[in-house]
Amino acid sequence: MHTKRTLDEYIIENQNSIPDAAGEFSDLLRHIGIAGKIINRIVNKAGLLDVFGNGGNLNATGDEVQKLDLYANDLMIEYLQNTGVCAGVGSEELEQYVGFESRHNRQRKYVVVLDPLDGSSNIDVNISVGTIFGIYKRKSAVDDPVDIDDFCQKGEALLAAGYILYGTSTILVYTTGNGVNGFTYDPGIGEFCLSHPSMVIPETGKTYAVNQAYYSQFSNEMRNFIDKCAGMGLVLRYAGSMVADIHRALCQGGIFLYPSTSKNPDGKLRMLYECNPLSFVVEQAGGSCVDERGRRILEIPITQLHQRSTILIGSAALVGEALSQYR
Ligand code: P6P
Repeated sequence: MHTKRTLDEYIIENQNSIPDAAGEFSDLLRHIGIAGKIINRIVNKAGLLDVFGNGGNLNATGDEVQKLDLYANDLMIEYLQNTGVCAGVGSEELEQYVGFESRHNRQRKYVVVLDPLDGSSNIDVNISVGTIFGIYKRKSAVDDPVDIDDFCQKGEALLAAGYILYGTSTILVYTTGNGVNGFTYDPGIGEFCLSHPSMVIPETGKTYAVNQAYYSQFSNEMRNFIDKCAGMGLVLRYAGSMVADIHRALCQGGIFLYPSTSKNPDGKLRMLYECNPLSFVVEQAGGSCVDERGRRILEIPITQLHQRSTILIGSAALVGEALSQYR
């Protein structure tokens, strides 16, 4: 019987693709996978546990924090600290980054940026949510405490990025800069197994994802593109969960749009925790990712932990068509 390669096997087989990884980088990825399995277990039983509803406070960017957000955030931080190679975590749910003390005499060479549970407003109504992660090499000396410059790095400096989508099945998709692979969780053996090798986003697609309720607030150029989508026979699919909407585009082709609105003139989505990691994945799969000014997301300088951006991300032909409206 053909057994699927597990995430652990795949990571170990490919750890040499990361310079001076020495197994530490693999440890980091594997711990993210373990934390994802635990979050998956809780997300799948949310209705049976007292985890619905919000945690009663707001996160750094003013979003209501759902109880599961807090749970996922704390769990990820605990597992990343236990690796001994992660020096700190920047999270969408935390105002400030968290630094870790050295232990086990291991060198804490990496920092992780996280959206622990993206799309969490969907939890109570059983719609897909996701964890988004990115891994940077720290810039500060390994024996020093982490500082903000370790986190405020351009997306092009990412060593790895990916997401875990808790949907009809749970899939972990990630890249280390050598293509994109997807691993579907098999609860029978408790492992993520390679199910989507070498993912490539179709050049174009049949869906566009945007919150149409804000149509009147969009620029004329964006409205022209959205009108053109309908004219090209594309259909609107919008889950209110960025990971789900972008995974659809990655699999079938399409485009996800979060343009400037009057409420969020610089865009709603966070560069560190959403735009950069997902742009690294989509670019590695052959897609395009720009802001509404046409700048490549991965090249945008990062000056704040909770910096926001507009984003047009997905099939290269559709992103190109959108940008052509602005010329
Ligand atoms: P809106 C979820 O809060 C999120 O960060 C993304 O997952 C999602 O694409 C977007 O915000 C939805 O925002 O303004 O359409 O509700």
